Amino acid sequence: MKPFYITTAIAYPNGAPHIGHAYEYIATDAIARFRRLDGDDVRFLTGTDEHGLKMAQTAEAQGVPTALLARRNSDAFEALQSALDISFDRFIRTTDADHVAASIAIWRAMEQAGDIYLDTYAGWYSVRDERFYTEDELEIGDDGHKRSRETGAPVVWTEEQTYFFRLSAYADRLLEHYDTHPDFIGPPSRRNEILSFVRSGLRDMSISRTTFDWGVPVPDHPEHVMYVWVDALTNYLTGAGYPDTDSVDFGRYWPADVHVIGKDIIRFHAVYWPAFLLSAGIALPRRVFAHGFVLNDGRKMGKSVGNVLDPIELVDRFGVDRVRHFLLREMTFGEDGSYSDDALITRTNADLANELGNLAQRSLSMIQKNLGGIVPDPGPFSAPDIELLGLADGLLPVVRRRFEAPAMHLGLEAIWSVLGAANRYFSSQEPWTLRRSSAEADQERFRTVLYVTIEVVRIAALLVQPVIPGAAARLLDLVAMPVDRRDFSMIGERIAPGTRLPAPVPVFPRLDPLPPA
Ligand code: ME8
Repeated sequence: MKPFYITTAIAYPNGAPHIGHAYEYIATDAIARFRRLDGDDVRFLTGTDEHGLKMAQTAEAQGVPTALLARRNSDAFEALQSALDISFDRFIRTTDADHVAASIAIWRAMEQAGDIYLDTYAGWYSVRDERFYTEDELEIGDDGHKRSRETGAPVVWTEEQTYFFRLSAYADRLLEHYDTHPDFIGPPSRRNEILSFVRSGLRDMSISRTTFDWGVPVPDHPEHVMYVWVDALTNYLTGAGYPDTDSVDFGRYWPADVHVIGKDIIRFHAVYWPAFLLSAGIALPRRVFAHGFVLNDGRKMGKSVGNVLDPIELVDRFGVDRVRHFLLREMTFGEDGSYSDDALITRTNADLANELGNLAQRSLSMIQKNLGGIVPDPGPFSAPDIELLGLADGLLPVVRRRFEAPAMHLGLEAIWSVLGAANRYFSSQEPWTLRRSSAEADQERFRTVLYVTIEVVRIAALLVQPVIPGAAARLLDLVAMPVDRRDFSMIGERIAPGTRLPAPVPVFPRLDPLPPA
């Protein structure tokens, strides 16, 4: 089996998770599930980023020990993952002992390479963004204070003796890497952003702090803790068994195949991270892919605006599969997109209740009512049968290419376009008319149309498993697919005539539209 190592960003557990976190988990999970069903040996890492000044200050403001705040909120993130049906292999916390060891090891490797030195840092730091800003990245806010032009986060003047990483020495090697690995950064808009950033020259970066102690201590200099991003990025290595580079896991899973992250942290992943790895003599990940932001009804979410969407509440209201399907189908992966209740209801009624649910329900109940719940023996296939089956049989390579892009919205579009064709086929074949006919030829057509239709439902149900795992499993139960034989190799194996099907139950009830506001 081909190894495939995929990761999400690790969230700051300084508060409750929001829909943006959920979106990243769902998208990454869909890719991981797709690969598993397609026969790969997948390792899927996610977790929380517990160190840094933001965590320390939040804990202080709430009057709780930082470790307790981290644990409590990290548990909430882990609970979200299970509410969303996320199939991770490890939930890493950066306070885990093996992660601390990995962070120390990479620090030492960069130090041995001669890339770490002590100097005085004087500049602007944003606690909210956990990053340093140069003067030209700032503007004056409405309150008269300096803030980041990009994120609006306030900055404070910081002066201390810190360790520096010789980032300036890596600009050329990074540019060469981007050049020889054109797929390293995706989507192209982010790649261009990073190219122009690196081309404009890189300055050395401060990578330790002395004014607080909530972090990984710098080896041999415990009065310093590592800058939170040094330790955070290293989580991807910890998840593959680093620093034991001779381990089976490391040999198998490193370099990571893709880091899935949000667009706001592309610089950390596409510039700093590969520079650290080059310095430490470790292979670079194959790909960094930045998704867009989820907006609430077209507006940026924020605590101050009070419009932060709680993913648990959405799952409680709509069920996890509708939320997953909506986010992956409606949003162009790699671009911003918007959530609204209305759009979710419309989208899921159209796709799940009508196109897929109705087709399954109508065909399966006809088999139940008229054929004793037994998969019929089809007669010779007519041109429309052959055409529809051909479309369904041809889906896997198309959807695979879309998930590899990654562009799950296009993969789903392809599946639903075949379901659209199946619905048109079903209406035009009029199995309800065939059934009433006394001619044996019509009875045979009736059985054939039902056979072809449930075959397409079965193939669609197999292919939507990565996106709506719960509902797909219920649909596959209805077409009697054995639980242990639902991987994509089953797509080509026709359902056997004579198979007894359970009594059909609707899998996707319709949602009522919202009352007018
Ligand atoms: O950045 N829509 O953590 P974080 C979509 N700890 N994605 C969003 C989003 C939104 N509205 N808001 C945030 C951190 N995200 C660091 C990561 S990785 C070594 C360290 C995404 O909790 C964001 O882009 O602020 C990031 O990928 C993830 O949520 C965690 O954000």
